[in-house]
Amino acid sequence: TLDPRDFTVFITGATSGFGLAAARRYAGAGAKVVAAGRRRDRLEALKAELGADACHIVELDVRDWRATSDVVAAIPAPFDAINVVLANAGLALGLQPAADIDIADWETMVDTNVKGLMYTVRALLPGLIARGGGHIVTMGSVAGDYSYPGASVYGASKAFVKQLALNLRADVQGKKVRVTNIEPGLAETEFSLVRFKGDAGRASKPYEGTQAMTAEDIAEAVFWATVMPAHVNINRIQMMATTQAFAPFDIFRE
Ligand code: NDP
Ligand code: 8X3
Repeated sequence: TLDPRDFTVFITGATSGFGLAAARRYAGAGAKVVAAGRRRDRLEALKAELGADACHIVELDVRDWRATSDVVAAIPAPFDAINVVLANAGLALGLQPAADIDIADWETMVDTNVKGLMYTVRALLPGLIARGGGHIVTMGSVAGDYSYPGASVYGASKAFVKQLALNLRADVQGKKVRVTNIEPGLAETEFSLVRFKGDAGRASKPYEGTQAMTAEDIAEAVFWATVMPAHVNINRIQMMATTQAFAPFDIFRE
């Protein structure tokens, strides 16, 4: 397997949930981490926790292409030798049927999950290739594989992520760049708090009385995919809580 001490990992959405857990996992294994997110106080706290030798922080809204490319271009040595990218920043907003959804919520999901992820990949991929290879891990979702009521644009955005990851593999053929799409199901993070816009009562409901996956579970899958020997590419990892399974098709009857 690869030695994570040789990794410099750029993580979007490192202020919470999967990205935060991944930052800790990689730094704990001796990797350098470039942690990106919008909330500076959380980035500062992460840097204090991991240490300035292990962690460089960048305040970044991935919805802004210019900012994303400028931030990547300005990363100082030794953190600029990025060879692993975790394009993880993303969100769901609302769970209403499509006919009732606030158009601004759909737009924010597309701007973040689709365009922000595109910008992250486009800003970092040339450097990976120039440095002789690396690994891009994208954060998809089971919502990109299966449909459920209210998933509408969120699920569609994650289907985009999955197909982009698969298509990237074709474009980096021969360049020693690996690509993996992680597709988690129910996992307890701030995801639901964001989806329900700070309504903590509603946000805790999906996790009540069950054992959801943790952010650490997902970080472990990300980590594993990236330390696999260089000749192995894990294309996709779909993972669910053991307590989460499939519902039958929904038949409408008069
Ligand atoms: P959290 O809400 O805990 O974390 C989301 C992270 O994304 C935060 O660090 C947030 O940072 C960052 N983020 C959101 N918008 C932006 C933006 N415009 N620019 C930069 N960073 C942004 O949720 P999760 O950790 O659960 O979610 C991480 C990813 O995993 C998302 O893509 C989500 O869709 C996906 N996912 C989550 C699942 C779950 O059940 N939890 C299951 C499957 C996939 P900040 O606000 O500081 O910018
Ligand atoms: C998050 C998982 O099932 O809430 O991507 O859409 S789900």
